[in-house]
Amino acid sequence: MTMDIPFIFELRPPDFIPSRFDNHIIRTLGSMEGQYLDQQAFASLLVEDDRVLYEVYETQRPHNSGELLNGVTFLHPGLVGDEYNMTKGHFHQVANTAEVYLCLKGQGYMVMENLQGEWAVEALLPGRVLYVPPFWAHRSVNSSLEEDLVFFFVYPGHAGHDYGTIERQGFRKLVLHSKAGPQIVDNPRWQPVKV
Ligand code: M6P
Ligand code: ZN
Repeated sequence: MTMDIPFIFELRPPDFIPSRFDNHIIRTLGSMEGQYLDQQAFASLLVEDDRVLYEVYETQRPHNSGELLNGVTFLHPGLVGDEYNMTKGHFHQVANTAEVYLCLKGQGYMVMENLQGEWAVEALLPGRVLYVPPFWAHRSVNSSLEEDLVFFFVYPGHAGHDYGTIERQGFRKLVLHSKAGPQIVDNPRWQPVKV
């Protein structure tokens, strides 16, 4: 019996909602406590409406090293203060595991860093493939104020998510909205996790 194996699903424009998925994860503003620079803006937006920031459609596979977990993320447009909507961001729990992204729609950035102090911020544009190396934390940012940032992702089945490190230290770099376009700036609240 191979009926339940997700050999194939379709991922097509214009909406890119996968034709088949097992989980639909919805993350709201409330799950981003402490992550945005403008904490006052965050608090007042949250009181108004715990709005949906992003949605992830996952194909479920066993969480072991032979498998590849994959799915599609829809990061909705918007601002918290001057900061664009973004994902929580994470290291992988098994830190030496990589991830590949294929941007399908919209415009944004992948903000990345490792514990050695290296960082990178790369633009995400339709058709662009982005490789997150092992040991690098990653967070996506939607720099359009109008449309979703949509991307396909794939990573090893045993990788897991470590959110705690980023919750404590933040990312070194922020992407802020300005009239001149998105600005990549130092995060004044960044602080290294004590080991
Ligand atoms: C990507 C993948 C997923 C991840 C999602 C949301 O699509 O890396 O594994 O869950 O982004 O990001 P986060 O888990 O940091 O909220
Ligand atoms: Zn990841």
